[in-house]
Order: sequence, then structure tokens, then C-alpha cells
Amino acid sequence: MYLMILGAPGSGKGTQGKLLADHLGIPQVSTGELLRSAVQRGTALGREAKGYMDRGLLVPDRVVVGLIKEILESREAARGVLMDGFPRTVPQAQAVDRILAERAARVDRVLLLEVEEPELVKRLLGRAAKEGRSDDNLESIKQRLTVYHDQTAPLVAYYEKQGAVRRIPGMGAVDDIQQRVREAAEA
Ligand code: B4P
Repeated sequence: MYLMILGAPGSGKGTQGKLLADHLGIPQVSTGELLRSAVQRGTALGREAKGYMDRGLLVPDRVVVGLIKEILESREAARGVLMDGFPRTVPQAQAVDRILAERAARVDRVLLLEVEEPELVKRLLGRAAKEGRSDDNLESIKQRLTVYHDQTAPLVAYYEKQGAVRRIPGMGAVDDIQQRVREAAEA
């Protein structure tokens, strides 16, 4: 099963994705986590990605598509994967479709978490206070929201054409949202 969790920054992709992946027994893969790990290790990929991430911009597709290909072709992903934070642009979605088609698979469900913007900002500023992630500052958060609307939200129409999108109200308690997420994933 190939599932994708889609939503604006702060919509709870990481939180809900982890719970759902554990429940289904498939790996959760987050390009954000992989990129942050590359930054921390100071690899060439990490050095290139850091400038984009800190400014709230997307890392270029040519960098991310290689990463996505590696993930989806790995043995770990053979039985399915929960994609958290990718694809994020139409060219990335086309790349995912091509890679999955090679194993006669496709994105089965896109779980779209819908959260109002003031709540998104509140959550990310809350995380900044707790974890100090370098892109959780007001300027970068605003930029990430703009990038989401311009470059990632068009994916909703892309996957709606495939009948894969399930809209999930993402406000409220984590456990209540997880219940809705599971129902949407398994329906
Ligand atoms: P990501 O790591 O994907 O970060 P994000 O979109 O900002 O969302 P995140 O996953 O952290 O937040 P979540 O919704 O889980 O990407 C970071 C950067 O990496 C991007 O800006 C980009 O530069 C780069 N990047 C990553 N993937 C890329 C790609 N494919 N192509 C190009 N560039 C890419 O929200 C989490 C917060 O909300 C937490 O603090 C959590 O505790 C809180 N929360 C969750 N549910 C809640 C609830 N119900 N109530 C209250 N708080 C809640």
C-alpha cells in the first residue's frame, strides 16, 4: 500500500503519519527528516539543502527526486510506504508515479489534512519554543505557507483526477484525528 500524507506545514503530517505507519506496519518516510539528517551530518546534499530549508523554500526537484527514487526502490519500501512530505511538486509527483509504475503500483490514497492557518502558525511557533528547529521562525513559516499554496496545493487536483484524495479535518486532539486518518486510509 502506497499512502501519502499531504498538508500545509504544521498540519500534523509527521505526527499522524507516524501513528498510521505504526498501525499499518509499513515504513513512514519523511523527506524533511532525511534532509535534516543530511544537514546534521554535513553531507554534500545537506550543505546544499540547508540554505533552502532555512529560508522556507523547497529544495530543488533535481536533488529531491534522486532521494525519492532511492527510497521507493529500497527493499524496505517493497510492501508499501507512507510518504510524509513528498511529493511536494507536480514534477515530484510525476517521478513517484513513474517509479511506482515500474513495480505495477501507484499512490493508493492521498490523506489531506486540513487545518486553519492561524492554528498552523501557532503549532509551528509552539514547536520552535520546544525544539528550536531552524526553519520554525515567523519569517520562514510565512514563506513555507506561501510555497505550500503555490507549489504543493496543486497536487490536490493532480491526485483528485486519480480519485485518490481523502480530505480529513485536522483540527482537534491527535487521537481523534488519527481515528479519522485510519478510517480514510482503510476505507
Ligand atoms: P518538513 O519536514 O516536511 O516540514 P513541514 O512541512 O514544515 O511540516 P512538519 O512535518 O514539520 O510539520 P507537521 O505537519 O508534522 O519539511 C521541511 C523542509 O524540508 C521544507 O520546508 C523544505 O525546505 C524541505 N523539504 C522536505 N521535503 C521536501 C520535498 N519533497 N521537496 C522539496 N523540499 C522538501 O506539524 C508538526 C507540529 O504540529 C508539531 O509541533 C506537532 O506537535 C504539532 N501538532 C501536530 N498535530 C497537532 C494537533 N492535533 N494539535 C496540536 N498540535 C499538533
